[in-house]
Amino acid sequence: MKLIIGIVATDDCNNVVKSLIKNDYFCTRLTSTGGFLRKGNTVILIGAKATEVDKVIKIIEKESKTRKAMVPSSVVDEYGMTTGAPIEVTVGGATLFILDVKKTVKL
Ligand code: 2BA
Repeated sequence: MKLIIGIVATDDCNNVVKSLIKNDYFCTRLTSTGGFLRKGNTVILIGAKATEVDKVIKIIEKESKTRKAMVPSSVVDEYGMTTGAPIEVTVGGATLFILDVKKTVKL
C-alpha cells in the first residue's frame, strides 16, 4: 500500500478528484496554502495499491495544468530577492510525494 500526497492548484482540484473517483480511487482533499506564494492550493491524499500508483500519477498529471504566477512584491521584499521587482514563477501541474504505508485500518 502507498500513500500519494499530491499538492495541486485549487483550480485543478475538482477535475483531479472527479477523475480519481470515476476511476474508483478513494481520496481526501485538504485545503492548504503554499509556503512561498501564500496562495491557496489543495493537498490530495490517496491510499492506493503499489501496483496502482502509476495510474494515479497519470490521472493527476492529465488534470493538472502548469501556470505562471507572479510573486507579490511583498514576498520579494521580505525574502530580499533580486531587485525587489515582482518575479514570475511556473507553478504546478502537481507536486507528488509517494510514501510506503505499513498498515491501513478502517474501523
Ligand atoms: P508555494 O510554496 O507557494 O510555491 C509556489 C511556486 O513558487 C513554486 O511552484 C515555485 O515555482 C516557486 N517557489 C517556491 N519556493 C521557492 C523558492 N524558495 N525560491 C524560488 N521560487 C520558489 P511549485 O514548485 O510548482 O510548487 C507549488 C506548491 O507545491 C508550493 O507552493 C508548495 O505549496 C508545494 N510544494 C512544492 N514543492 C514542495 C516541497 N518540496 N515540499 C513541500 N511543499 C512543496
